[in-house]
Amino acid sequence: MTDIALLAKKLDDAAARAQATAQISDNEKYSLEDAYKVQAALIARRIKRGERRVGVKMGFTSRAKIAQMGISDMIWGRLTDRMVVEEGGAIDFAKYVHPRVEPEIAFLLGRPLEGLVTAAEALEAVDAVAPAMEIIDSRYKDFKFSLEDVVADNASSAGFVVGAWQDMDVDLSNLGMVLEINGRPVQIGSSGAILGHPIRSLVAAARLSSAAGEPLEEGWIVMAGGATAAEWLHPGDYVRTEIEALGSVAFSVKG
Ligand code: OOG
Ligand code: MG
Repeated sequence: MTDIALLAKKLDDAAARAQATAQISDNEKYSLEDAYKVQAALIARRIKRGERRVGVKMGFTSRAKIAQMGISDMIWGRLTDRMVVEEGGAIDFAKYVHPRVEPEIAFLLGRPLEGLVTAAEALEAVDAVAPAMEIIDSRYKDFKFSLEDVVADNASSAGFVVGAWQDMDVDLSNLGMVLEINGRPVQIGSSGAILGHPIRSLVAAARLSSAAGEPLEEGWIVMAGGATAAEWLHPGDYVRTEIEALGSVAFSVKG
């Protein structure tokens, strides 16, 4: 029997110590359902410590991410206020195991979104959209994992930074996205890389989150998933993403 609470504690401790842990799948076979239970228990520990739930992140919604990590099933994770990195702010490298960054798009919900919805309904529920970046930091050694492992580890989520919110009057189907590190473009992509249109990621988030008994709430942020492969972060890096028609978002890495 999979010890959900124990596995959640292991991952929680690994994050707190910024020290990698062995992949769960190295030692036991467990189901995807159990992996999501571990994730829920992991977030419950954080909520108990005073963190507040602020949204959902989607993972493996682009071919670039699927190709980089070798996992093709869409996954989702839970965002809390402790993961928020202020736009223009700095993260402390020492607090992470081996962080990476990826360019994303963030949606802000103006109303709840539950169950099976159409893209039009999802668009209607969005209050604003913003250029964003996710900081992922797998708690597993060498950033390697099975589908179940990454789900248990809250989809590698470690932080996210959101730029200025924009009105939804922009066509999001094919916006150029550039991730720069220290002024050098390192990843170039399109918003269309996210499931053909990033709104599909919100549709999926509504479905998956509702199926888990946690329909998307008004005021929540949904991160649509990396449009390109992720890049390693290093101390001293200045990281910026620019998205056509949406503007830019940046942070730096100290340590
Ligand atoms: C898993 C998380 C995937 C995305 O945007 O596709 C993800 C990982 O790559 O470690 O956040
Ligand atoms: Mg991501």
